[in-house]
Amino acid sequence: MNALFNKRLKAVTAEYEALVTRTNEPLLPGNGIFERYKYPVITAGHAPVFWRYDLSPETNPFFMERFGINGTFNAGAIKWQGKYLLAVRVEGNDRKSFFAIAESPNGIDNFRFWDYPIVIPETDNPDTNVYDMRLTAHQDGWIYGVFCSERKDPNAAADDLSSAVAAAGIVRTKDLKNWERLPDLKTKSQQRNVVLHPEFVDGKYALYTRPQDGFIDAGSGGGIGWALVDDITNAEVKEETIINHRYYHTIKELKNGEGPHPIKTSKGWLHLAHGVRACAAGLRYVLYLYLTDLDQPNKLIAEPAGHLMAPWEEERVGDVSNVLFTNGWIADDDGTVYLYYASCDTRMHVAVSSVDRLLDYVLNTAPDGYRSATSVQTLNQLIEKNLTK
Ligand code: M1P
Repeated sequence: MNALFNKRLKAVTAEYEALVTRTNEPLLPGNGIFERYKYPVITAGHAPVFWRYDLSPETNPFFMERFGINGTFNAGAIKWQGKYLLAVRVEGNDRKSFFAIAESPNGIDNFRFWDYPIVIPETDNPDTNVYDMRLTAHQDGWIYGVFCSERKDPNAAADDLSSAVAAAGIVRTKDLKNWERLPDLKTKSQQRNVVLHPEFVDGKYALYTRPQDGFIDAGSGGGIGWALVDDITNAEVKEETIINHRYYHTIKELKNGEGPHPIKTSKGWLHLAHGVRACAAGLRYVLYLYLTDLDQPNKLIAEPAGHLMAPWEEERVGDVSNVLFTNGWIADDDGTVYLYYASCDTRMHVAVSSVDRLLDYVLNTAPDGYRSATSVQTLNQLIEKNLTK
Protein backbone atom coordinates (compact mmCIF):
# COMPACT_ATOMS: atom_id res chain seq x y z
CA MET A 1 0.00 0.00 0.00
CA ASN A 2 1.50 3.36 -1.06
CA ALA A 3 -0.14 5.99 1.15
CA LEU A 4 1.41 8.94 -0.66
CA PHE A 5 0.28 7.63 -4.05
CA ASN A 6 -3.28 7.09 -2.82
CA LYS A 7 -3.48 10.45 -1.07
CA ARG A 8 -2.27 12.34 -4.12
CA LEU A 9 -4.47 10.35 -6.55
CA LYS A 10 -7.51 11.18 -4.44
CA ALA A 11 -6.66 14.89 -4.12
CA VAL A 12 -5.80 15.36 -7.83
CA THR A 13 -8.95 13.51 -8.93
CA ALA A 14 -11.14 15.58 -6.60
CA GLU A 15 -9.58 18.80 -7.90
CA TYR A 16 -10.20 17.71 -11.52
CA GLU A 17 -13.83 16.71 -10.85
CA ALA A 18 -14.58 19.98 -9.06
CA LEU A 19 -13.16 21.92 -12.02
CA VAL A 20 -14.98 20.09 -14.83
CA THR A 21 -18.36 20.04 -13.06
CA ARG A 22 -18.28 23.72 -12.00
CA THR A 23 -21.39 25.63 -13.07
CA ASN A 24 -20.66 28.66 -15.26
CA GLU A 25 -22.54 31.93 -14.99
CA PRO A 26 -23.09 34.88 -17.31
CA LEU A 27 -21.54 38.22 -16.40
CA LEU A 28 -24.47 40.64 -16.47
CA PRO A 29 -25.53 43.18 -17.62
CA GLY A 30 -22.72 43.10 -20.22
CA ASN A 31 -22.88 45.31 -23.32
CA GLY A 32 -26.07 43.88 -24.85
CA ILE A 33 -24.17 42.46 -27.82
CA PHE A 34 -23.01 39.29 -26.01
CA GLU A 35 -22.55 37.94 -22.51
CA ARG A 36 -19.17 36.79 -21.33
CA TYR A 37 -19.08 33.93 -18.80
CA LYS A 38 -17.38 33.99 -15.42
CA TYR A 39 -15.09 30.97 -15.83
CA PRO A 40 -12.96 29.77 -18.74
CA VAL A 41 -14.65 26.73 -20.29
CA ILE A 42 -11.46 24.71 -20.82
CA THR A 43 -8.11 25.05 -19.09
CA ALA A 44 -5.01 22.88 -18.83
CA GLY A 45 -6.59 21.49 -15.66
CA HIS A 46 -9.41 20.01 -17.78
CA ALA A 47 -6.97 17.48 -19.24
CA PRO A 48 -7.99 14.11 -17.76
CA VAL A 49 -5.97 12.81 -14.84
CA PHE A 50 -5.18 9.69 -16.89
CA TRP A 51 -3.47 11.86 -19.55
CA ARG A 52 -1.21 13.57 -17.07
CA TYR A 53 -0.38 10.80 -14.62
CA ASP A 54 0.75 7.20 -14.73
CA LEU A 55 -1.89 5.61 -12.49
CA SER A 56 0.29 2.72 -11.36
CA PRO A 57 1.85 2.93 -7.86
CA GLU A 58 4.58 0.54 -9.04
CA THR A 59 5.82 2.76 -11.90
CA ASN A 60 4.80 6.13 -10.42
CA PRO A 61 5.26 5.81 -6.63
CA PHE A 62 5.27 9.61 -6.06
CA PHE A 63 2.16 10.07 -8.23
CA MET A 64 3.96 12.76 -10.24
CA GLU A 65 2.90 14.20 -13.58
CA ARG A 66 4.39 12.28 -16.51
CA PHE A 67 2.83 14.32 -19.35
CA GLY A 68 2.39 18.00 -18.51
CA ILE A 69 -0.24 20.08 -20.30
CA ASN A 70 0.77 23.71 -20.83
CA GLY A 71 -2.38 25.15 -22.42
CA THR A 72 -5.75 24.43 -24.03
CA PHE A 73 -6.78 27.06 -26.56
CA ASN A 74 -7.75 28.02 -30.17
CA ALA A 75 -10.53 25.45 -30.54
CA GLY A 76 -12.68 24.67 -33.56
CA ALA A 77 -16.36 24.06 -32.71
CA ILE A 78 -19.30 22.01 -33.95
CA LYS A 79 -22.69 20.82 -32.66
CA TRP A 80 -22.69 17.05 -33.05
CA GLN A 81 -25.44 14.62 -32.03
CA GLY A 82 -26.92 17.22 -29.67
CA LYS A 83 -23.60 17.94 -27.92
CA TYR A 84 -21.32 20.98 -28.11
CA LEU A 85 -17.88 19.84 -29.23
CA LEU A 86 -14.61 21.73 -29.29
CA ALA A 87 -11.58 20.52 -31.25
CA VAL A 88 -9.10 22.00 -28.78
CA ARG A 89 -5.48 22.90 -29.47
CA VAL A 90 -3.81 21.16 -26.55
CA GLU A 91 -0.20 22.16 -25.99
CA GLY A 92 2.05 19.94 -23.94
CA ASN A 93 4.92 21.13 -21.79
CA ASP A 94 7.10 20.06 -24.72
CA ARG A 95 5.57 22.90 -26.80
CA LYS A 96 3.97 20.50 -29.29
CA SER A 97 0.30 21.04 -30.01
CA PHE A 98 -2.24 18.38 -30.88
CA PHE A 99 -6.02 18.23 -31.18
CA ALA A 100 -8.48 16.69 -28.75
CA ILE A 101 -12.27 16.83 -28.63
CA ALA A 102 -13.94 18.20 -25.51
CA GLU A 103 -17.71 17.73 -25.14
CA SER A 104 -20.32 19.68 -23.20
CA PRO A 105 -24.05 19.08 -22.78
CA ASN A 106 -24.90 22.81 -22.85
CA GLY A 107 -22.01 24.71 -24.50
CA ILE A 108 -21.08 26.76 -21.44
CA ASP A 109 -19.70 24.34 -18.85
CA ASN A 110 -19.06 20.68 -17.99
CA PHE A 111 -16.63 20.21 -20.88
CA ARG A 112 -14.86 16.85 -20.70
CA PHE A 113 -12.23 15.58 -23.09
CA TRP A 114 -12.85 12.38 -24.99
CA ASP A 115 -10.47 9.64 -23.80
CA TYR A 116 -8.01 9.87 -26.68
CA PRO A 117 -6.67 12.88 -28.63
CA ILE A 118 -7.23 13.00 -32.40
CA VAL A 119 -4.67 11.06 -34.40
CA ILE A 120 -3.80 13.17 -37.43
CA PRO A 121 -2.14 11.07 -40.13
CA GLU A 122 1.11 12.59 -41.36
CA THR A 123 2.04 13.34 -44.97
CA ASP A 124 5.37 12.38 -46.55
CA ASN A 125 6.69 15.64 -45.12
CA PRO A 126 5.78 15.30 -41.42
CA ASP A 127 4.43 18.33 -39.57
CA THR A 128 6.55 19.57 -36.65
CA ASN A 129 3.53 21.23 -35.06
CA VAL A 130 -0.20 21.33 -35.84
CA TYR A 131 -2.68 23.85 -34.48
CA ASP A 132 -5.83 26.00 -34.80
CA MET A 133 -8.25 23.61 -36.50
CA ARG A 134 -11.36 25.08 -38.13
CA LEU A 135 -14.22 22.56 -38.41
CA THR A 136 -16.62 22.73 -41.35
CA ALA A 137 -19.57 20.36 -41.89
CA HIS A 138 -19.56 20.76 -45.68
CA GLN A 139 -22.44 20.41 -48.09
CA ASP A 140 -20.56 17.41 -49.59
CA GLY A 141 -21.31 15.35 -46.45
CA TRP A 142 -17.82 15.36 -44.88
CA ILE A 143 -16.68 17.22 -41.80
CA TYR A 144 -13.38 18.94 -42.65
CA GLY A 145 -10.68 20.14 -40.33
CA VAL A 146 -8.33 22.75 -41.78
CA PHE A 147 -5.38 23.57 -39.56
CA CYS A 148 -1.95 25.14 -39.57
CA SER A 149 0.89 22.75 -40.28
CA GLU A 150 4.25 24.14 -39.22
CA ARG A 151 7.61 22.80 -40.37
CA LYS A 152 11.19 24.03 -40.03
CA ASP A 153 12.20 26.30 -42.89
CA PRO A 154 14.41 24.10 -45.11
CA ASN A 155 16.19 27.24 -46.37
CA ALA A 156 17.07 28.61 -42.93
CA ALA A 157 20.75 29.10 -42.07
CA ALA A 158 22.28 26.27 -40.04
CA ASP A 159 22.30 28.34 -36.83
CA ASP A 160 18.71 29.56 -37.31
CA LEU A 161 16.53 27.24 -35.26
CA SER A 162 13.43 29.44 -35.34
CA SER A 163 12.47 30.05 -38.97
CA ALA A 164 9.45 28.03 -39.96
CA VAL A 165 7.01 27.58 -42.83
CA ALA A 166 3.23 27.63 -42.34
CA ALA A 167 0.87 25.71 -44.60
CA ALA A 168 -2.77 24.64 -44.41
CA GLY A 169 -3.23 20.98 -43.52
CA ILE A 170 -6.56 19.34 -44.41
CA VAL A 171 -8.27 16.35 -42.80
CA ARG A 172 -11.80 15.01 -43.04
CA THR A 173 -14.03 12.67 -41.08
CA LYS A 174 -17.55 11.32 -40.80
CA ASP A 175 -17.46 10.48 -37.08
CA LEU A 176 -14.90 12.90 -35.54
CA LYS A 177 -12.86 9.85 -34.48
CA ASN A 178 -11.29 8.54 -37.69
CA TRP A 179 -9.62 11.21 -39.76
CA GLU A 180 -8.38 11.02 -43.36
CA ARG A 181 -5.44 13.28 -44.24
CA LEU A 182 -5.60 15.03 -47.60
CA PRO A 183 -2.64 16.75 -49.25
CA ASP A 184 -1.79 20.18 -47.80
CA LEU A 185 -3.19 23.18 -49.62
CA LYS A 186 -0.91 24.21 -52.49
CA THR A 187 -0.46 27.95 -52.60
CA LYS A 188 2.15 30.50 -53.69
CA SER A 189 2.66 32.03 -50.24
CA GLN A 190 2.74 30.70 -46.71
CA GLN A 191 -0.72 30.33 -45.18
CA ARG A 192 -2.28 30.32 -41.73
CA ASN A 193 -5.93 30.81 -40.71
CA VAL A 194 -7.33 29.00 -43.75
CA VAL A 195 -11.06 28.20 -43.42
CA LEU A 196 -13.38 26.10 -45.60
CA HIS A 197 -16.73 27.71 -46.51
CA PRO A 198 -19.59 25.25 -45.76
CA GLU A 199 -21.27 25.43 -49.19
CA PHE A 200 -20.13 24.99 -52.77
CA VAL A 201 -19.75 28.29 -54.63
CA ASP A 202 -20.11 28.01 -58.42
CA GLY A 203 -19.76 24.25 -57.93
CA LYS A 204 -16.36 24.64 -56.23
CA TYR A 205 -14.95 24.45 -52.73
CA ALA A 206 -14.40 27.95 -51.35
CA LEU A 207 -11.61 28.87 -48.95
CA TYR A 208 -10.90 31.89 -46.80
CA THR A 209 -7.13 32.31 -46.83
CA ARG A 210 -4.50 34.52 -45.18
CA PRO A 211 -1.53 34.93 -47.49
CA GLN A 212 1.64 35.89 -45.62
CA ASP A 213 5.18 36.71 -46.70
CA GLY A 214 6.86 34.94 -43.80
CA PHE A 215 5.95 32.67 -40.91
CA ILE A 216 5.04 35.64 -38.68
CA ASP A 217 4.59 38.64 -40.97
CA ALA A 218 1.60 39.03 -43.25
CA GLY A 219 3.79 41.51 -45.15
CA SER A 220 2.33 42.12 -48.59
CA GLY A 221 -0.59 39.77 -47.85
CA GLY A 222 -3.34 42.41 -47.75
CA GLY A 223 -5.81 40.65 -45.46
CA ILE A 224 -8.31 37.81 -45.54
CA GLY A 225 -8.33 36.19 -48.99
CA TRP A 226 -10.81 34.12 -50.98
CA ALA A 227 -10.07 31.29 -53.36
CA LEU A 228 -12.12 28.69 -55.24
CA VAL A 229 -10.75 25.18 -55.44
CA ASP A 230 -11.82 22.49 -57.92
CA ASP A 231 -10.76 19.40 -55.99
CA ILE A 232 -10.44 19.33 -52.22
CA THR A 233 -8.49 16.05 -52.40
CA ASN A 234 -5.76 17.93 -54.27
CA ALA A 235 -6.48 21.51 -53.26
CA GLU A 236 -4.61 24.27 -55.03
CA VAL A 237 -5.07 28.03 -54.82
CA LYS A 238 -4.65 29.34 -58.34
CA GLU A 239 -6.25 32.74 -57.82
CA GLU A 240 -6.67 34.59 -54.54
CA THR A 241 -8.46 37.90 -53.95
CA ILE A 242 -8.49 39.90 -50.73
CA ILE A 243 -12.04 40.29 -49.42
CA ASN A 244 -11.33 41.86 -46.01
CA HIS A 245 -8.46 44.33 -46.09
CA ARG A 246 -6.04 45.58 -43.47
CA TYR A 247 -5.95 49.36 -42.91
CA TYR A 248 -3.63 51.89 -41.32
CA HIS A 249 -4.51 52.84 -37.75
CA THR A 250 -7.19 50.23 -37.21
CA ILE A 251 -7.40 47.12 -35.02
CA LYS A 252 -6.14 45.06 -37.97
CA GLU A 253 -3.36 47.17 -39.40
CA LEU A 254 -0.70 44.49 -38.91
CA LYS A 255 -2.58 41.23 -39.54
CA ASN A 256 -6.02 39.71 -39.61
CA GLY A 257 -7.42 36.24 -40.13
CA GLU A 258 -10.77 34.51 -40.58
CA GLY A 259 -12.02 32.82 -37.40
CA PRO A 260 -14.46 29.93 -37.82
CA HIS A 261 -16.47 29.56 -41.05
CA PRO A 262 -19.17 32.22 -41.38
CA ILE A 263 -22.76 31.70 -40.19
CA LYS A 264 -25.47 31.83 -42.87
CA THR A 265 -28.18 34.36 -41.92
CA SER A 266 -31.16 35.96 -43.70
CA LYS A 267 -29.09 39.14 -44.18
CA GLY A 268 -25.84 37.59 -45.37
CA TRP A 269 -22.86 35.55 -44.17
CA LEU A 270 -21.76 36.64 -40.70
CA HIS A 271 -17.99 36.45 -40.22
CA LEU A 272 -15.91 36.42 -37.04
CA ALA A 273 -12.22 37.25 -37.40
CA HIS A 274 -9.17 38.42 -35.48
CA GLY A 275 -7.26 41.64 -36.02
CA VAL A 276 -3.75 42.46 -34.85
CA ARG A 277 -1.95 45.72 -34.18
CA ALA A 278 1.44 46.49 -32.69
CA CYS A 279 1.99 48.61 -29.59
CA ALA A 280 4.74 49.16 -27.01
CA ALA A 281 3.54 46.06 -25.13
CA GLY A 282 3.83 43.87 -28.22
CA LEU A 283 1.06 42.59 -30.47
CA ARG A 284 -2.57 43.06 -29.48
CA TYR A 285 -5.09 40.53 -30.89
CA VAL A 286 -8.81 41.39 -30.84
CA LEU A 287 -11.95 39.93 -32.44
CA TYR A 288 -14.22 41.66 -34.96
CA LEU A 289 -17.27 40.92 -37.11
CA TYR A 290 -18.13 41.59 -40.73
CA LEU A 291 -20.98 40.64 -43.08
CA THR A 292 -20.83 39.45 -46.70
CA ASP A 293 -23.49 38.98 -49.35
CA LEU A 294 -25.63 35.83 -49.21
CA ASP A 295 -25.15 35.03 -52.90
CA GLN A 296 -21.56 36.26 -53.11
CA PRO A 297 -19.84 35.34 -49.82
CA ASN A 298 -16.74 37.19 -51.02
CA LYS A 299 -18.55 40.57 -51.24
CA LEU A 300 -18.29 42.73 -48.09
CA ILE A 301 -21.55 44.51 -47.18
CA ALA A 302 -21.03 45.70 -43.60
CA GLU A 303 -18.25 46.06 -41.06
CA PRO A 304 -18.48 47.97 -37.78
CA ALA A 305 -15.50 50.05 -36.69
CA GLY A 306 -13.14 48.52 -34.17
CA HIS A 307 -13.34 45.35 -32.14
CA LEU A 308 -16.23 43.21 -30.97
CA MET A 309 -14.14 41.75 -28.14
CA ALA A 310 -10.74 42.64 -26.74
CA PRO A 311 -8.73 41.05 -23.91
CA TRP A 312 -10.44 41.95 -20.63
CA GLU A 313 -9.31 41.56 -17.01
CA GLU A 314 -7.78 38.07 -16.52
CA GLU A 315 -8.01 37.41 -20.26
CA ARG A 316 -5.09 39.82 -20.70
CA VAL A 317 -2.54 37.56 -19.05
CA GLY A 318 -1.11 34.26 -20.21
CA ASP A 319 1.65 32.66 -22.25
CA VAL A 320 1.26 35.19 -25.08
CA SER A 321 -0.35 38.13 -23.30
CA ASN A 322 -2.88 40.58 -24.78
CA VAL A 323 -4.31 38.04 -27.22
CA LEU A 324 -7.87 37.00 -28.00
CA PHE A 325 -8.12 34.46 -30.80
CA THR A 326 -11.09 32.55 -32.20
CA ASN A 327 -11.61 29.68 -34.59
CA GLY A 328 -14.90 28.25 -33.34
CA TRP A 329 -18.52 29.23 -32.87
CA ILE A 330 -21.82 27.37 -32.86
CA ALA A 331 -25.17 28.77 -34.07
CA ASP A 332 -27.96 26.75 -32.50
CA ASP A 333 -31.32 26.11 -34.19
CA ASP A 334 -33.00 28.67 -31.90
CA GLY A 335 -30.56 31.38 -33.04
CA THR A 336 -28.32 31.30 -29.95
CA VAL A 337 -24.67 31.80 -30.87
CA TYR A 338 -21.85 30.40 -28.71
CA LEU A 339 -18.62 32.25 -29.45
CA TYR A 340 -15.61 30.26 -28.32
CA TYR A 341 -12.45 32.27 -27.93
CA ALA A 342 -9.05 31.76 -26.37
CA SER A 343 -7.12 34.22 -24.26
CA CYS A 344 -3.36 34.57 -24.49
CA ASP A 345 -2.73 31.17 -26.10
CA THR A 346 -3.59 29.69 -22.71
CA ARG A 347 -7.29 28.85 -22.12
CA MET A 348 -10.76 28.76 -23.73
CA HIS A 349 -13.75 30.97 -22.95
CA VAL A 350 -17.33 31.29 -24.17
CA ALA A 351 -19.50 34.33 -24.85
CA VAL A 352 -23.17 33.92 -25.75
CA SER A 353 -25.18 36.02 -28.18
CA SER A 354 -27.75 35.41 -30.93
CA VAL A 355 -27.85 35.71 -34.70
CA ASP A 356 -30.34 38.59 -34.37
CA ARG A 357 -28.17 40.50 -31.90
CA LEU A 358 -24.98 40.03 -33.91
CA LEU A 359 -26.75 41.14 -37.10
CA ASP A 360 -28.09 44.21 -35.29
CA TYR A 361 -24.53 44.96 -34.13
CA VAL A 362 -22.94 44.46 -37.53
CA LEU A 363 -25.58 46.44 -39.44
CA ASN A 364 -26.16 49.30 -36.97
CA THR A 365 -22.69 50.05 -35.63
CA ALA A 366 -20.98 52.78 -37.62
CA PRO A 367 -18.14 51.75 -39.93
CA ASP A 368 -14.62 53.11 -39.44
CA GLY A 369 -14.14 56.62 -40.84
CA TYR A 370 -10.36 56.20 -40.39
CA ARG A 371 -9.93 59.62 -38.68
CA SER A 372 -10.51 61.03 -35.19
CA ALA A 373 -12.79 63.67 -36.71
CA THR A 374 -15.10 61.07 -38.25
CA SER A 375 -15.32 59.22 -34.93
CA VAL A 376 -16.38 62.45 -33.21
CA GLN A 377 -19.01 63.02 -35.92
CA THR A 378 -20.42 59.52 -35.27
CA LEU A 379 -20.51 60.13 -31.51
CA ASN A 380 -22.11 63.56 -31.86
CA GLN A 381 -24.89 62.16 -34.05
CA LEU A 382 -25.74 59.68 -31.28
CA ILE A 383 -25.57 62.31 -28.53
CA GLU A 384 -27.78 64.67 -30.52
CA LYS A 385 -30.34 61.93 -31.18
CA ASN A 386 -30.43 61.10 -27.46
CA LEU A 387 -30.58 64.69 -26.17
CA THR A 388 -32.95 66.17 -28.71
CA LYS A 389 -36.56 65.43 -27.98
O1 M1P B 1 -0.07 34.08 -30.62
C1 M1P B 1 -1.23 34.63 -31.16
C2 M1P B 1 -1.68 33.86 -32.39
O2 M1P B 1 -0.68 33.99 -33.40
C3 M1P B 1 -0.95 33.37 -34.64
O3 M1P B 1 -1.97 34.04 -35.31
P1 M1P B 1 -1.61 34.95 -36.61
O4 M1P B 1 -1.15 34.01 -37.64
O5 M1P B 1 -2.81 35.71 -37.04
O6 M1P B 1 -0.55 35.87 -36.14
C4 M1P B 1 -1.30 31.90 -34.50
O7 M1P B 1 -0.11 31.21 -34.25
C5 M1P B 1 -2.25 31.63 -33.37
O8 M1P B 1 -2.23 30.25 -33.09
C6 M1P B 1 -1.90 32.39 -32.11
O9 M1P B 1 -2.96 32.27 -31.18
